[in-house]
Amino acid sequence: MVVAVDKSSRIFVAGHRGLVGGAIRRHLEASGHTSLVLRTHQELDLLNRARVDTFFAEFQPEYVFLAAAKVGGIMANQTMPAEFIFENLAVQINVIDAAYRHGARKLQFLGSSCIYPRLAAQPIREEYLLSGLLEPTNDAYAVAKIAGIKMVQAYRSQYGFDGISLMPCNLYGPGDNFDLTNCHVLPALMRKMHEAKMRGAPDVVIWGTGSPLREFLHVDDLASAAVYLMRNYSSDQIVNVGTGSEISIRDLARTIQHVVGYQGRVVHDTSKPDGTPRKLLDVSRLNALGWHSSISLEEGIRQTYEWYLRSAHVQGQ
Ligand code: GFB
Repeated sequence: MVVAVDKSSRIFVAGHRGLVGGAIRRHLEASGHTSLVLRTHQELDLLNRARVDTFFAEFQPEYVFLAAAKVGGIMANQTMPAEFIFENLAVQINVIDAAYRHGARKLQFLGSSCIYPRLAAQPIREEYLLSGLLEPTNDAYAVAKIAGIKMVQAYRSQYGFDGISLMPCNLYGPGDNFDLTNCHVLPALMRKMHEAKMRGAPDVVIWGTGSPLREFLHVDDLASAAVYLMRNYSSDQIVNVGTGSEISIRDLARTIQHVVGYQGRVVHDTSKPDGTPRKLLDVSRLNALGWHSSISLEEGIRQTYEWYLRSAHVQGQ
């Protein structure tokens, strides 16, 4: 259903301190929404079903953005699969079910381009989900996210609950995680190059061969699409959210090097995994719905680097 999300509607952004939830919160506040319901992890543990239920009973959010998730880069997914499957399944079950039972008007769930089959035809169309084997470095995460999509579809089909699911490509931007042990490639390379520049180090090590291709979307673009689709889209069909263009990890490293101003060499550690060779989304469904991305990769990297320089990560250097 196309819904009128009023400025005073009670909107719960689950995960508002994360990369995605933070951007959705900024977008909603900038467009004048005054009744956001926000809870930190300490205030509301989404893994705790009873507490989630009490929260929904008390505050009765009308709209729910489910942006809380256990996420991480390729190594985090590979080394902590139990946490990725358990935490994502638990949060999804608790929040989706409570939203339905306490009368939310609509819920939005986020999947990911990495949950399509590893060798899906490119660009990836929405109907390719579950058409082949998953990428082994993140299959536990993928199974949890696919279960979330199925749960949203099942609640629509059996209960008429208005849930929708988006499939974002790789995201980046202000508020990202820069912890090198578990972050994604873009913040990892930004931090490594910045620190190498500050130390005057002759080279920076990046993982894998550099040949995998990735599609990157600035999180402010994702937030804009998320709010747009919350207002204008209602269907059991998932929707890809991306830019429609891709870049190799090698070229991404060059772009970040240019923005950071690092003059040294890039060295590849091929003992580290490459992951999926390519995952470019077909965004024609999204474009036909009337939304297009607007932040170019270089501009987005510049803006993220400015944020990084201002943030706590580099204080004291
Ligand atoms: O962003 P990333 O960790 O995740 O890695 P995926 C992307 C590519 O960058 C891989 C390479 O080919 C990595 O080998 N890479 C090079 C690096 N240097 C680095 C580095 O220093 N750190 C990291 N992290 N990568 C994830 C999934 O896959 O995609 C998640 O595991 C998630 O589930 C995310 O959904 C969107 O794109 O390979």
